[in-house]
This record gives sequence, C-alpha cells and structure tokens, in this order.
Amino acid sequence: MRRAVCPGSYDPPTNGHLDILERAAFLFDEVVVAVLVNKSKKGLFAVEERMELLTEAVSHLPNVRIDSWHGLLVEYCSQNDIQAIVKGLRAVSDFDYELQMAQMNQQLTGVETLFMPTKPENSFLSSSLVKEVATYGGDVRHLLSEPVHRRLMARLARDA
Ligand code: COD
Repeated sequence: MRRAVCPGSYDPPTNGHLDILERAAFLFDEVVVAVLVNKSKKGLFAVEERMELLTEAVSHLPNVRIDSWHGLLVEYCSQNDIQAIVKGLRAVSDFDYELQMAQMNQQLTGVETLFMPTKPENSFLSSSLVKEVATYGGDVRHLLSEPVHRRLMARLARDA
C-alpha cells in the first residue's frame, strides 16, 4: 500500500491545505493528515479542534484520515509505515524552509518528501494571514470551508 502523510499545523485548515489533501488522496492509496506542533507558531485552535475541522473538511475523501503527533515527524512515519511526506509549496520562500526540512528528514530515516505546487489562486493563502485579516474584520469567507469559517469567527469573537 502506498501511504503518505500531509503534516502541518492546520491552525486552521484553509482551502490551500484542502486542495493539497485532495490531490494527494488521488495519488496515494492512503493519506494521513497529521496535526503536528510547530514550536515557532502560537496556536489559536487546540490540536483536537483542528482535527475536528479537518475531519469535516475531508469527509468526501474515503482514503484520508486524521491523526495528531507530538514529536519528530520522521518518528511518526517510521511507526506508521509511511513512505512519503507530501508538502504544498506556495512560493520560493516556502521552498527554502521546506527543502531544509526535507533534507534533514531524508538524512534521519530515509523518508522522502514530495512537493506539490499550490494552485495559483491559493498561492498567497496561509493560516496565519487568514487569522490576521479576520482579526481586523476582513472577509475571509472565500478562503475557508464554511464550517472552518464559522468556527474561526466564533473563536475570534470569544477572544475579543
Ligand atoms: N497552498 C498549498 N500548500 C499550502 C498552503 C497553500 N495555500 N498553505 C499551507 N500549505 C502547506 C505548507 O507549505 C505545508 O506543507 C503544509 O501545507 C502545512 O502548512 P501549515 O502552515 O499548516 O503547517 P507548518 O508549516 O507550520 O508545519 C510545519 C510542521 C509542523 C510540519 C513541521 O514543523 C514539523 O514537521 N514539525 C514536527 C517536528 C519535527 O519533525 N521537526 C523537525 C523538522 S526537520
């Protein structure tokens, strides 16, 4: 079985993430979406909440499941018999950081990373910018699934 992982913070999942997950699901027998902790980012949603949002967002993809992990990504791959890491690339700035991680991960256990170019309409889209724009009252409805948008608005209203 060809199994891949799409790791990320997913805080929250955007339409850019979802596009990569759909395309990975087409290429692999099974795709695991792993919510990991990026220590350089402060989270808005708890890991469990992000998993709920992702579960709803990929309900139309039968070969995709959601998981979480606190630790090294390569360790997760080894423990779950995962042969490939799939990452979305938006711009050259993504590439610098992602290449470094891909090479480190390859060097650690031999696991390969495959890069998938984002669709042009999603190339500016990040969870961080969506949160920032929404915090200042900007409309981000078209950048998120309806349930994610609803939960984001509720969370920002609660924290205001
Ligand atoms: N279009 C296409 N792809 C996108 C878009 C978009 N609009 N937005 C994001 N993506 C891609 C990102 O490029 C990334 O590949 C993935 O989706 C997830 O993005 P984020 O922002 O949700 O997640 P990140 O970048 O914070 O995730 C980083 C990890 C958590 C994966 C990383 O820190 C990690 O592997 N941590 C675990 C600890 C570890 O193993 N560290 C050593 C690394 S060498």
